Amino acid sequence: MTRKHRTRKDAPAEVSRRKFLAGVAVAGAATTAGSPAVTAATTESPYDAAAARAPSALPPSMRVAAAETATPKDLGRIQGVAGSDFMVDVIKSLDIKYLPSNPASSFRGIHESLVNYGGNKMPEFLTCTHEESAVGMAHGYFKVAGKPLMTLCHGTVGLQHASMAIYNAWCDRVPVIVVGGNDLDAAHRPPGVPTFHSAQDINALVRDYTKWDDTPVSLQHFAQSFVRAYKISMTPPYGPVAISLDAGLQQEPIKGNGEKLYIPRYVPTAPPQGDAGAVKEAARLLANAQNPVIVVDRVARTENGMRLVVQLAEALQAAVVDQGGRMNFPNTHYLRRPPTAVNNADVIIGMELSDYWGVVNSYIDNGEHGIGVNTSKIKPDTKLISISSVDLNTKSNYQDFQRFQVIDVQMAADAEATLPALIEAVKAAIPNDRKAAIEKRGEAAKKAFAEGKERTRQTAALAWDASPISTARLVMETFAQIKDLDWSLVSSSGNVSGWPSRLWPMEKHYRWLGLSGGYGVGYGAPASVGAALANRDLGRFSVSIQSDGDLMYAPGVLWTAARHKIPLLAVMHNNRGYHQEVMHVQRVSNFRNRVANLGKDLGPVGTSIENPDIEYHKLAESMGWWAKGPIKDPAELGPALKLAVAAVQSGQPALLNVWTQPR
Ligand SMILES: Cc1ncc(C[n+]2csc(CCOP(=O)(O)OP(=O)(O)O)c2C)c(N)n1
Ligand SMILES: [Mg+2]
Repeated sequence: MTRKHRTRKDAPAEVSRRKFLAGVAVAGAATTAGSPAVTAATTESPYDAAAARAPSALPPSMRVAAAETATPKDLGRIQGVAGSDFMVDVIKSLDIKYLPSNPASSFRGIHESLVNYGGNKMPEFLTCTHEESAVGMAHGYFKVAGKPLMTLCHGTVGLQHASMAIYNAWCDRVPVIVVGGNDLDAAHRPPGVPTFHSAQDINALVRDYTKWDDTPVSLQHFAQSFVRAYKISMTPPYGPVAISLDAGLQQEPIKGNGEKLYIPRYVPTAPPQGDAGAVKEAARLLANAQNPVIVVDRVARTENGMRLVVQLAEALQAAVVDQGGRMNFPNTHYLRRPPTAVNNADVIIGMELSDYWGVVNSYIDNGEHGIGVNTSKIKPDTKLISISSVDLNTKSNYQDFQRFQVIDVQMAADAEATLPALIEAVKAAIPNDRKAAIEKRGEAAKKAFAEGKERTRQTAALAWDASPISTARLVMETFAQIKDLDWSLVSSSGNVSGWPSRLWPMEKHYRWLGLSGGYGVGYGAPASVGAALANRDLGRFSVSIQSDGDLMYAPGVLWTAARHKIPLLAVMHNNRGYHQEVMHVQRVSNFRNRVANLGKDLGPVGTSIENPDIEYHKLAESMGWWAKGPIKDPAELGPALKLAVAAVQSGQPALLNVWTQPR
């Protein structure tokens, strides 16, 4: 339609333009008060009502436009090669595949080098919306790939955001290389924001829960520090490391200080093995025990670790309690037992346990006088053996070493590395006259295992048709859709009563990756995205059980998954609350003979996530996910899961918002 043929009514283009110009004038008046020209323009406008409203975006002034688009005058050109280009060469020597990170000026020098000089490959920058998500992704990635990622963060505020995820990695014995940008030189750092974002010692913030940190002051120093950081983080017990990276060092050109820069070669350090005498003594105790029990938490660092635990268990026909910090032992094996197996043990070997005391003692938090009550679970003369690499890695401040437990034979050593020698020693130590008894122990275990399995199945069937959906049904409907795929359960946040490890057959080391380590909630979402990234590259199917509380700490990681095409099936355990905390407040109320104040919600005040209900499917959809929900009827779950699995197989992340029972 041409302008000529328009009626008065349908001529919005011109009117809009005039309104717009009038609006600009008003907005201009606010910033250039008293200007007669502007005032005149305002009063002359025939659209006074509209003119009172300023448009939301104003065209830039000449000065602003020039500042935003012109080539900066005063930077000059770098003479020679940028220091951060050399840093990129160092990083590339270590085959770090990805760099999940949130951008910041304190590392702009190395950021520019990574994407321009380094071609954004090895590592590839993955845009993160929160530093905690970046570290959480690196955490999950390592547990699949067995290789660490690095992250760059704004040395002060970014590291503050990253810190809980670093603590989780510390407690979970997972390496992450955290590089924090920092403007160290007070005389040269720009005033204003960069100075707020600089500190004398940024690493101090995370020193209590990193294995090592450094602040390199020259490029050669950086090369040494980076390779050393990598080596330390990758020596069991693994752990996060931090490097403070000076902004000036990144931006300055390489100076010929009379020494040619070089990149030190990385050679992996062999993990520490248990002392030969202690191994022999442990083997003697185990071989002669009536009822030996093996308790494992983070033993299987690799696929081989699982095989070794099976070999030890079978040599002894000993019960195995897998605490699930890693996939240590197949849950389909007849020697797998629940934690109560320790009760009748005469010898217990605990390997890479984070809480030995908790294995052999129980604690009730609301005893008679409102204080905790401790009771021993084991017989007084039970002998205890420990292999733990964490004994080599103690720090004082954070209490992740747990309560003190007296142990009879202790090895400050890596369990996986010690197992081959221990298995040989056990086989050699079994007296001939004990072989028949050991075999009989195996037969009894097979019977107990079959009975236990049946009991679990019956328990899972309870409330099968309930709405909201029971956690057992949630978990089994999911399994029905993925069982023929090469699946990997990358995380299970919240509490679904342990159904996956009780009901899904898990026989490969990537079927289950363990929990967060430090129980800092907000791990599940980013770690599952990081693990799914590693599984994507290996052609596996990733599934997570995603709780509502966990997702809301930093849901922006959903966008990172969609942006970088990371396929992941997130099945929500949406119980509309922080149910763990529901139970804490309820328990204290009960103890004090009071009715818990629920307000108008399902749980005590402060523990519900409802009214309004969060539409997680819409949240995920808005960030590029395939999503569906809320699913409340159990009959709808299977068909919805089928569609979600197909979406994931097409390369997309998919989320199902499922309303569930509390646990
Ligand atoms: C960072 C952090 N804040 C608070 C807590 C305390 N906390 C432990 S479990 C929990 C509830 C988590 O809710 P959700 O993920 O929905 O799991 P649910 O208990 O409902 O199954 C909270 C808040 C924590 N562990 N970490
Ligand atoms: Mg919840």
